[in-house]
Amino acid sequence: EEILALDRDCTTLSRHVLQQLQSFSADAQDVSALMNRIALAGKLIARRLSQAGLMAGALGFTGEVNVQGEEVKQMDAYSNDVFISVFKQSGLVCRLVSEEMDEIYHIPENCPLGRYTLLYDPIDGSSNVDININVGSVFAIRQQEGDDLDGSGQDLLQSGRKQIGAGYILYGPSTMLIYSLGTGVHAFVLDPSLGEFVLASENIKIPKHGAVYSVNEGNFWQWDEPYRNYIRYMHRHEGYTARYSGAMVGDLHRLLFQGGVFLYPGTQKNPEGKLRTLYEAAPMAYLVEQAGGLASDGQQAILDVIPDQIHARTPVIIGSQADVELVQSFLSEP
Ligand code: AHM
Ligand code: MG
Repeated sequence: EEILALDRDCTTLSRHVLQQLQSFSADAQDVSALMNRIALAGKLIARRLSQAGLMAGALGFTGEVNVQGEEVKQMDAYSNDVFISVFKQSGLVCRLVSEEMDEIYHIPENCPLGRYTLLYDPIDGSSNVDININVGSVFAIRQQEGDDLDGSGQDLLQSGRKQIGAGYILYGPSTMLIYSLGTGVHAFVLDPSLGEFVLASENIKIPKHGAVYSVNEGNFWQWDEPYRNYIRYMHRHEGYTARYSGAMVGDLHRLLFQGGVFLYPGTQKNPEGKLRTLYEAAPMAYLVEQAGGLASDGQQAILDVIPDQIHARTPVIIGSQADVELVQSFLSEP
């Protein structure tokens, strides 16, 4: 029993990443170092969140407004800086693209050695922070293409199939890190006493169908009719139940293990919906496809969506195959 527990504790994220990459090439070393940095960011953010209620100035707003026109929360700003700090002087990442930064953040001292771009949402579901319920961080890794001399990040305006890895960190009762490097989806739990992410489940497969649908029904009259018809169908049929927390990471985490569907359709005000393609929708789509589920914008796979700018948004229907297909059957009705 002791040995079993020891074996489990020793299956840390860093060991697991190296196993996934199955090589000790320079690329593998870099990706593994990169994942370790992301894990460090997760630990720093988790620590801050666990103490935020005790710390003056850790909660509430900064008084600034971000590129999305949203008021910036202290935790958004702090968590964004965490990612910058862990990747500075890492030699790994040339550029950072974040929900909290209007422009691409270039790290010249890492280039041209650093061959990767990290795209991330430092705090997903920020409105949950002040009331002490779950939030998350979302990340995607892309290979740097070209030198991006003009700093415009044109090479990032490509499909999500260009991602070489993606994942999220869920700050809940415990902190979890879920990732994929294209060979399955794996979940880790942060053991605070070790300061390590320890393997919890490997090769996660999302159930083909689940009871949960997860959508902000407050937008009902803002949607196109087919979405309303879908929701009416859900209301009239047994076996479905609604769950919506205001943080996509938490809602999708539930679906990954229990099945079901999460939607954020376009609205009259925002025809592309709310979620950002590069650092919210595409990384989640990558994980869900790796887990055997589906992710669609209503017309095509999210992973095929080509954003027209780095902060572009896309409608999202994501989760279990059967449940995504059910939504799609309403969208394709004549
Ligand atoms: P955020 O990254 O600014 O927090 O926004 C993303 C979040 C998602 O986590 C969540 O599903 C959605 O916004 C909730 O938005 P709404 O309140 O419109 O339902
Ligand atoms: Mg977000």
